[in-house]
Amino acid sequence: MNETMILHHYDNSPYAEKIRLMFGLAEAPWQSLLSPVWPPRPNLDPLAGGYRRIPVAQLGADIFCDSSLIATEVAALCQRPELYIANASAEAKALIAQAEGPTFFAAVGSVPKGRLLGMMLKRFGPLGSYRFIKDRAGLLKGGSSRQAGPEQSQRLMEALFAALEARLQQQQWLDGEQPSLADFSCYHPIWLHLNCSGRPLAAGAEVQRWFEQVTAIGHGQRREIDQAAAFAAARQAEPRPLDESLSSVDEPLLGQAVSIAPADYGTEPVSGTLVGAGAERLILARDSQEFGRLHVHFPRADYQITALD
Ligand SMILES: N[C@@H](CCC(=O)N[C@@H](CS)C(=O)NCC(=O)O)C(=O)O
Repeated sequence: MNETMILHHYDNSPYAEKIRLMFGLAEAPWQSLLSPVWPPRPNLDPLAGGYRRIPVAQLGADIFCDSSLIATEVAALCQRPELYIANASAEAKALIAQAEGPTFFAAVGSVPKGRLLGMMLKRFGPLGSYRFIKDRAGLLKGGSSRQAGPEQSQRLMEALFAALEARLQQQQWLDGEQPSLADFSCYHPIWLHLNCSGRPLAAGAEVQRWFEQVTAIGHGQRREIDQAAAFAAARQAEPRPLDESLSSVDEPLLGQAVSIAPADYGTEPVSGTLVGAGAERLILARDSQEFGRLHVHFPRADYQITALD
């Protein structure tokens, strides 16, 4: 591996935990740039152009939004085929969709409100908690995701635990005898749930065993960097060349000014010129005095493109 990735993240971010564990699996070196827990994010906004979610990864002048795309980049960079979604079995893909779909919000929704508030006050203090709640209250606005009520959230968590327990009674890891993408994708909502509740894991014996195994994978070789280092990396590099697969899909908006936004939640759009449109990836070119040209990459799934006049 000759280039190390910069991860824009914060320590309590579950989707970032999924990526940190992937570095752990690969025992890979990576650069950590801690972002504020809520916007504005001065380390990130000028690079990603307003994409509001965490994590975001950076390789020079290429910026990758969404952990699904970041996982693909980590798989390529660290030569870990088991981290490609395309290599997951149908059963593993179904578990990933379950864990990262409605169950993700249920991980928080299933924690009693009083406990949640107590954990928040401990972490952020009164003013920080107010700001956090105010920010997150707007997260689902305009998107397709919905937060289930407390009982439904509880049921969703139990259903995930039951599905994982059944699978882990047959094998060591969720997609066979070695760790893979499915383990990290199903782990992080549970990790979030435990961080919010402050309670030990209440699940079956196999889930308990597996959760400890995933935790033990660790985070690889993490090195903290500052905003200036990430900005210099963006300024000094050119975006990597676009391969043919990124112009082979019939995309009428290719070459045009567009905005791209998540469809599910955190729907703040990013504007630029659509320079790449593959089956699974969209790429926006953004030009600025500060960085020259940047390419911002998005997955196609759960994102929408809008033409700008
Ligand atoms: N589909 C996205 C979801 C990312 C996501 O929900 N991230 C959370 C933190 S783990 C987030 O951005 N929350 C709001 C925020 O941090 O501003 C991904 O896979 O990266």
